Amino acid sequence: MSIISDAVSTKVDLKARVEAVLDKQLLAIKSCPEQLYEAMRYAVFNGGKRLRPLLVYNTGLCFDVNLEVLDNAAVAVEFIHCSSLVHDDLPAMDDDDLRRGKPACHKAYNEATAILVGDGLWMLAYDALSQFDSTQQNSTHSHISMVNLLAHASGPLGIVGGQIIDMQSEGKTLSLTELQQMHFMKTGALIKASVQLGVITAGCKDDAIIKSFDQFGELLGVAFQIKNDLLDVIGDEKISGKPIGSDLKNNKATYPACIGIDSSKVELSRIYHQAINCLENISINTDRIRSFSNKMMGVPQQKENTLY
Ligand code: GRG
Repeated sequence: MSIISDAVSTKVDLKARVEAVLDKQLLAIKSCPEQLYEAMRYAVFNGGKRLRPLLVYNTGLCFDVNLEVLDNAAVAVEFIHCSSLVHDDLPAMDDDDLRRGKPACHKAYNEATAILVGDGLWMLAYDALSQFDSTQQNSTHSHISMVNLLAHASGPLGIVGGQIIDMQSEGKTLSLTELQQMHFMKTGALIKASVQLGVITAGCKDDAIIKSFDQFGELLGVAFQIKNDLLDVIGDEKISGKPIGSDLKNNKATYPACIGIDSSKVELSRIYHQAINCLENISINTDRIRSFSNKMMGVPQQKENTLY
């Protein structure tokens, strides 16, 4: 049986599912110009951890929902993420030669192709998200809110806006509030949107549950970027696939640069605990998403019996 048609199961290998659904969506545009198609596949299938789609699945699965309902939202957030990474590495942005340990898209192909790959993946995200099966439980109304939510998180008030603040702040010292704002826009907004898409796609209508998941997603996103900032200073290049110290080299505004390594660790722990506390207020079983976020943040776990 194919991964895509498997029924709901806590034992399904969700990462394999993400890969299969990404592949399915890309195969659907195979008739586009060959170099663009190859380069888009190169940018997507290069060893990403797939954290954002796994957030969609693990949030959605806290509700009684069929996995297939979550597929389109799951791939949409990964296409946006991959698109932003391709553009981020360009010479006009971070000018990085390596991504996930391999030549960045503009190095493997060329700059013009990489720009178009980013553009193409970005559009593919909305193509996937807007595919609507009327037999599934999410209504047209919630479908429009999903498209709106992703556009908001990716656009000038989200990733795109965060990126320009990031570039403009090179060599400057940001206040902690400015840094948090930039981090939320650049990284946190898509992490929060991934959680929110899991909730909306699952058809949740309970305002208290929606609010707690929103808060959880927002705090998780900020914690994730602090962790990322720390890994640039104290991480392992073999694991991250990027040279250690590149933020420092590029004079980036980061948590360690703003408040130091030790205070950054304290802040990471404080914000992550706040995120987990939001799950305590939720009246449904949230073990699955708690367990996944612990894994995502590298928190040591007890024996697990689910696959992510
Ligand atoms: C085209 C939507 C779009 C935006 C253009 C270039 C740009 C504006 C934004 C860049 C934003 C950016 C690179 C944010 C950093 C996000 C981040 C923390 C990446 C690392 O995430 P992981 O660890 O990476 O999930 P993998 O490689 O596992 O996917």
